[in-house]
Amino acid sequence: MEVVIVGAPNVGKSLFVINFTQYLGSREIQMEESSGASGLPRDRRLSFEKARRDLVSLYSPKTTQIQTMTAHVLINRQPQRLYLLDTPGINDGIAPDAAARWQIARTLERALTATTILHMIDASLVATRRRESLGAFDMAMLGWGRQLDCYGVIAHKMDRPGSHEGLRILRTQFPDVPIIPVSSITRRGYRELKLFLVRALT
Ligand SMILES: Nc1nc2c(ncn2[C@@H]2O[C@H](COP(=O)(O)OP(=O)(O)OP(=O)(O)O)[C@@H](O)[C@H]2O)c(=O)[nH]1
Ligand SMILES: [Mg+2]
Repeated sequence: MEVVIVGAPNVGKSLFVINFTQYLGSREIQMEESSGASGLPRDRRLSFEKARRDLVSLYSPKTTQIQTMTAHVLINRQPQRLYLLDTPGINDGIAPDAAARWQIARTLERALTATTILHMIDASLVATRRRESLGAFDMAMLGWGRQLDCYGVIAHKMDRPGSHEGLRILRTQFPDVPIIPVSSITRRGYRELKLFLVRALT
């Protein structure tokens, strides 16, 4: 199953994919970058520590191309491959840089054909904004995703101040969307997310 993780820059997509892969029991990060210097997909294996050091940043944009990480889940006692796609953050508006526009187009294309989409929102920022400024991308994604069978919102950074209010606002405004509160620092919500994905797979 392919799970595409989309969201604005800096919401924590990369840290989530690394830590969730570890939570699911993998021993290392097994990753395919969409294009290496040769233009061909490139496979890499990284320890979790190195992956966090190399792929996560306080500053955006960090991820500039789709990175597919392989994890496994048990479905009816059978191990199933889970491909978690960590994607470049999507800003509102048209990116000035042609390479960034190309990567965003690829991300949206993969989201269109994915079995499951996880849309990540920084819950700690929601309460600081008014609804109409949740972000044009987030609003468009929520509008489109709620029509799909396998779409969920990750209300991320639940360890941060303001996140509980942000979660409340999201749940009030989008009562028909599954919203899972998660922190990739404390790993709160990983169990619920795993159950959500297992249900999507069966
Ligand atoms: N407090 C808190 N910080 C987090 C959490 N998840 C990620 N971060 C931090 O948020 C920052 C951005 O994390 P990334 O994983 O690089 O975010 P990203 O969405 O992949 O960013 P781009 O690749 O630039 O789009 C880093 O400083 C992370 O340590 C979380 O659950 N809680
Ligand atoms: Mg990233």
